[in-house]
Amino acid sequence: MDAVEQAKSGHPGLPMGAADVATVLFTKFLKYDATDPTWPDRDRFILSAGHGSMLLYSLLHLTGVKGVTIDELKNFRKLDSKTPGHPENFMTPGVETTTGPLGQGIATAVGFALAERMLNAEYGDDLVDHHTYVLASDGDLMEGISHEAIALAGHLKLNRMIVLWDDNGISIDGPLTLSDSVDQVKRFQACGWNAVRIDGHDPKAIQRAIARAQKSDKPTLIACKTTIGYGAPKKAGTSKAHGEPLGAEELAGAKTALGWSHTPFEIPDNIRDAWAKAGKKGRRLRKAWADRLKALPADKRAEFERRATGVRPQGLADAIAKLKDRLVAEPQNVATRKASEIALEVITEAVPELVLGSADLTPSNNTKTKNLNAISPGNYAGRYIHYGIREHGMAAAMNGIALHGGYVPAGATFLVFTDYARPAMRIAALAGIPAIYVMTHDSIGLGEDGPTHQPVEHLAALRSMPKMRVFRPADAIETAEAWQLALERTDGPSTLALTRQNLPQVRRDGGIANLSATGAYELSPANGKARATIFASGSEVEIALAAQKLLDEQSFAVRVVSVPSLDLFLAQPEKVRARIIGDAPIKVAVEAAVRFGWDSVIGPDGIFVGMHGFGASAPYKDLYKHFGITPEAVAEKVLRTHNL
Ligand SMILES: Cc1ncc(C[n+]2csc(CCOP(=O)(O)OP(=O)(O)O)c2C)c(N)n1
Repeated sequence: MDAVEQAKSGHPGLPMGAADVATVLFTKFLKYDATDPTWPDRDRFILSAGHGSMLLYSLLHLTGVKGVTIDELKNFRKLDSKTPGHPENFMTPGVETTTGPLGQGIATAVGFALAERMLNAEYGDDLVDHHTYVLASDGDLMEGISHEAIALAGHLKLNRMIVLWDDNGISIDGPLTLSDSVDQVKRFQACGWNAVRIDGHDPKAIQRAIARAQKSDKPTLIACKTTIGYGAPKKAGTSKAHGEPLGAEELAGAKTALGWSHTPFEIPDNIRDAWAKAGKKGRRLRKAWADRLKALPADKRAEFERRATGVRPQGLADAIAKLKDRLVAEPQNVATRKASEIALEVITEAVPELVLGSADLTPSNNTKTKNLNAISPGNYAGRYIHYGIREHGMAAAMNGIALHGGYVPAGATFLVFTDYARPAMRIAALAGIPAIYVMTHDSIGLGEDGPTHQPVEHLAALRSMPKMRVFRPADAIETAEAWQLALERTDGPSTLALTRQNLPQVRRDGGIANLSATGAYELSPANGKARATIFASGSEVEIALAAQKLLDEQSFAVRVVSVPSLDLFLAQPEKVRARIIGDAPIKVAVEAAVRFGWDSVIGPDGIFVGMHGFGASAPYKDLYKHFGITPEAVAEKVLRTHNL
């Protein structure tokens, strides 16, 4: 109450209403040691209703998490404080994931709970044996993503997942009855969950319900009936308690009602001591765990520690170099989705923590290599996840899998459906989560399925997302390089945009050097002094090379620059960019997508050959002709510009 009041902004209602639930959870159940908030076998607590961040910050402070000081509480919502408006895992020790967009937390928690079971299947109860608790609000459960999440968790029988629903019947516009009449208990039950209702202000009832949930063979929803802004004389139970400071009078009234006679931010010793004790309650367990880890054979222990800390294995670069050498010896004229599968045959062996999956497009995305087994309900020994037709749920679960530690998740669908996954992809970018999206059918090149399935703006949209890295490889070798760069990245997500249609292998060099690492490179030099440079990505590199040939036949020298990652290229130092862009007077970009973004390379007067609107349904070769994305069109435009 004091922190929100001091910040003159924030949400007091949820922290006040859910304090009883959180207190029982943190003091009686949560397995954690406040001195080591990254202990791999800790229970995870996810505050899905991120607007109630002050509840989480208070708990972290009271239990003694280093850095979350009383001054940080006083600096709530101030620049560079450890107490931002909504929880950010990269700002505050003890915050497991970034939440705020409603529904993300509960859906991310599914990934946490799944990763726990998968790692348990690999390392056993001695090393991996914990729960994932979620505090969710009405808004979390109303969001569509919650359905994808609970259906997946229920199906997979993730019984270590326990959701405490702050069932206060109030949202911003007023009572929930304005817009909702779902029976959440029945909904969760229908999805394969245990679901019970309790009084969320009765500590005994909360304790009993959590104890029972821990014994369940299903995930559990505990609907905790609470009063938003509990204690506030006028605002409690109303939307007025949701998202603004209580105000001096209401604050004083609430303190009186709650029997709290202390000055702002004052915490009496007996209460501080009791919380500090709760914060230490997992220490003995953590030490026993550390002893068990120490007792493991050195190699097994080192591997667990490597994976838990997100360090990539040694062998990846070598494995990719060898694969590239093989591709040089036996060139593969295949779709890049197929090239990705070829790369994955090697990578899945070199990177045991890579977990693949698809939102029901496995045979189209080519993500399931022969050596991978799928996990199933109750059997979590596997590295492939059938996410179902749940792109958003998949992307959020991937965030949880990555944040849990021990795994690198790669999930797949069609590129056009990144729209369905985007809010969770944005969290990955913001929170620096190294998830990998395998997005196939990346342009009109998918053909007959037509414009509903043909992405045109998606590359630009993803490239515009800070910290998202987008790769659109041109052939099998660039695909291997893209996979290497995506996997070596530990501070953010990567998207691989891959074709449905076959492409010729344009690269003939193998070895350890990764030419895609600068985002762009000269693939084919000019025959003489270059009068034009053609930049192209993915499937259009082939077209650029054919245009170069046509122009060469007319003694017009051009060079071709392959751009497997436009955003990575634009992030290079000025000098590197200038060298790759070169000084040929005519600049052309070829990409079967919208122009947005390419002006940074070709300038506003550059020639763009690509899409200017939505696609159409037809065989793909007809579409390329129809939309004028052909070598002849490129050559003709270059010559016309030259002759101006
Ligand atoms: C995806 C998304 N949409 C909208 C919001 C804005 N918003 C914040 S809290 C909230 C709803 C508040 O109701 P509830 O979830 O019941 O929380 P409570 O009022 O109980 O704190 C909304 C719409 C958001 N944070 N995320």
